[in-house]
Amino acid sequence: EIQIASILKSSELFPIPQGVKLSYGTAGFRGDAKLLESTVYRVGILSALRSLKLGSATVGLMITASHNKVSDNGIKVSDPSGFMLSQEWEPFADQIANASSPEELVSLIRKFMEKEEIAIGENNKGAEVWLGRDTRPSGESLLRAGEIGVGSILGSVAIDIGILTTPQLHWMVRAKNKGLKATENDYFENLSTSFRCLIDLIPSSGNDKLEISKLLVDGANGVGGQKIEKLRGSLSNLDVEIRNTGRDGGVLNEGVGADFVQKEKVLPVGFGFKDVGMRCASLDGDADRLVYFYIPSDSSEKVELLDGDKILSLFALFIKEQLNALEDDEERKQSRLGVVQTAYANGASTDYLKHLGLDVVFAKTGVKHLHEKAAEFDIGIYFEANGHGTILFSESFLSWLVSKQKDLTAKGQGGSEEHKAVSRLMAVSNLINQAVGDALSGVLLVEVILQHLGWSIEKWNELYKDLPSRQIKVEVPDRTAVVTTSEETEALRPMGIQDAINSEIKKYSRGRAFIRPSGTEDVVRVYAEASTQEDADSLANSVAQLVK
Ligand code: 16G
Ligand code: ZN
Repeated sequence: EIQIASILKSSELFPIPQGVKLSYGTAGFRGDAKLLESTVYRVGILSALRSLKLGSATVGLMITASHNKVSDNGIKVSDPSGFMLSQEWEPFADQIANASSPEELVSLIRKFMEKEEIAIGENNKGAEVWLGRDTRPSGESLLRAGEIGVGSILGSVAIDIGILTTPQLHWMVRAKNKGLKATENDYFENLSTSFRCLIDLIPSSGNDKLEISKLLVDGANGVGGQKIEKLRGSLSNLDVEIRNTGRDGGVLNEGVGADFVQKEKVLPVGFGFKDVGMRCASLDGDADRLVYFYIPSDSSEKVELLDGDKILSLFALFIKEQLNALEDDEERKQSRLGVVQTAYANGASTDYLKHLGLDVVFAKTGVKHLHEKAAEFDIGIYFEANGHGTILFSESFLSWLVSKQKDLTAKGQGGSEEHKAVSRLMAVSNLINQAVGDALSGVLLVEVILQHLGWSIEKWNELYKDLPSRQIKVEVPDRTAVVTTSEETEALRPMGIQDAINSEIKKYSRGRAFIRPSGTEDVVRVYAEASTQEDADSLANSVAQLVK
């Protein structure tokens, strides 16, 4: 009853805004920052309960609205594993966020605790929640609301771990619960050490092929650029210039950042003709997305985009090369590596990956869906075209690598190609964030692979040529009227619409199109691709007409 009194009292501080329906959505709650205090406070309560449910393991709360505008904010929960909050808890998140009074809130919490058998008492250790935020000005007061939410559950500890990228928070939570060193400095040290290790393993012939040219980074005026600045000093073999750090008056995500560059296919602010031919990378507002681009010498300020699919293809190529060097059961070797894409993946990338002999599977849009499927492989690489992705290594495969390395060393084959391949795979598993897609570790892995192969960005871009594509959003009275298959490639409802889409597709060479309801906005999205831009545009338009 003390507990209830404490929630009743603190929730008075955070009245729920009128007339908004809040939903945890694809990646947490998002919206106008002014309307979010009550939500963040309530998610604070949820995170403390989540920690208690899992034996007081540390849970993470990240306050960010990623690539959305600076006046927006949002909140999402990191499970103790460092992954997204278990989807089983999302309905509870929705319920408490929308509870209309303190009494209703308390009653929902009570019921849920009973169902989940969560007890608060002297016999239990309290909950522990780590709270991080991006650079949004609204972040600080929202973080306080989250702390009060956590604190309203008896015996809980809320720890403010400051301004971070989203992937840093997930990484730190994961490390903490594994009993590893888990500060921001440990994160940086882990990146620079594994990067160094991969650099040292570059075959010497690869090394001389490419003079290490400067990388230009668009920091989206957010947290990512600032963190690369901190990391830069400890990286050898990488010359980085960071633009759009947010300190020169630029606004977060405005005309900058990975989402802008990928969707609009135009240069971010601060980049221009002077940068022709330079290798450029763009991060999003919370640095969990990464795309590359360059300005070809034959054009004026046109962008050649290397999106998540291209990054995935580069990673897949490199990993496959390492797997090929292993003495391993041949069949086993083939099945170790799998890649996961969404319906948005450019058809040319899927063809390329299949051509490499890889197992390509499709997942629904949203990181949690891709992650789940990638975790089924020994090495699972997942990427969304928008630049969010990572490489997951299974625990059993990592132990296999460790024993393999020991064996080879014992046999005096420490310098063999096989030993090097094993070491590279282990270094990649340390470098690349095992919790979520991470633009910082992504940049480092791209850079070291390019050096390893002796490739320029143009050469990398030539892996395959993207099919022209077009995306349109259509405003509809009720987007839930559109229901798709689990991979979102076909619409099951409204009845008959898929047949109509199919007959449009048939009119175009290499035509492909699909519709899906957005998980973050009140719209239906249309995607189309075809062998020419005109055809892709026209296919997208006719499909959009069917949706209206
Ligand atoms: C969120 C997702 C992103 C997805 C996008 C789709 C996470 C961390 N982020 O930003 O992966 O591509 O939503 O948005 O899961 P949409 O449903 O509006 O098209
Ligand atoms: Zn993001």
